[in-house]
Amino acid sequence: MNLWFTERETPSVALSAEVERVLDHHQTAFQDLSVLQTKPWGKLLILDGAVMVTDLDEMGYHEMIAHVPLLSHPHPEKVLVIGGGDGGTVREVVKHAQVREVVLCELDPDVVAASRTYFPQLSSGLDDPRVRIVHEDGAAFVRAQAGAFDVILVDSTDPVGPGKVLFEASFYASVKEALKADGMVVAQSESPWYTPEIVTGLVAAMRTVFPKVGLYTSQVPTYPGGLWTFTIGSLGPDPRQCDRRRAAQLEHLRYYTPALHEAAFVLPNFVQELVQKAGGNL
Ligand code: AG3
Repeated sequence: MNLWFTERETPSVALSAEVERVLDHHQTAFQDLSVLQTKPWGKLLILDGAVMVTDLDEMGYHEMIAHVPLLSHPHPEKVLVIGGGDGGTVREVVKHAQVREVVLCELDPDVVAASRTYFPQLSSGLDDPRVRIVHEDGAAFVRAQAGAFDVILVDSTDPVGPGKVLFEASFYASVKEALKADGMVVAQSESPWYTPEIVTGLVAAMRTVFPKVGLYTSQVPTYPGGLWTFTIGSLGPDPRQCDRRRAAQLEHLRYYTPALHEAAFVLPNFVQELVQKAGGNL
């Protein structure tokens, strides 16, 4: 057998991996979901044809989306994760002793179920007693939460279908209202190589409401372009500053280091120019 998975990353670029076994493939109420055992990447979760998670490089994404805001916020106690039903982001959030409550707002219950079945390590944090899972539309959920959270993490899919609103300025206006006075938000913001307009769009959307907005990067080789971005908005704390004392208490880190945290905000010139053009100011 010679079976390959291919993601069409752009209309004219594709990334492929050899498949050993198809573990799941079905249509959920919201999207097409597959779990494959691959040769190069271990297990792979795909939604609507796009790579979401692989065993190989998920830590480059999850450790960086979670620890950069949580170690630069002085007291992250209440955390909201929007999307991220696979549980990878929550697994990193619950490593923080200060965190008292985590809400995971994932639209599609099948994503959580598939992760629990096929990615036991990735989803292990979902059983932490501080975690509450709600299956609701993230934008609607946020609108009903005034001043509730210290940190909000937007772990979305690409800006197509139901994930699209999570890239818009109106959503970040409600995110600001859902945060406490010194709150922070991070959102995954795609590839600066292939979709620079998504990067600038998100920076500009956050800048309409957040006084401090910056961009940082991480390596996720199974995502388009490999170099991935996160856009961070803050109502107070400087997201570039890591609390090294708290960082030293985190266990099982494979990607994040305090030096990398600070360095992740140092951008290639063309990316820095995108950020500046969009009004980013860190
Ligand atoms: N969230 C970001 C996925 C974007 C990948 N895009 C693509 N492959 N075209 C992933 C969820 C991980 N918790």
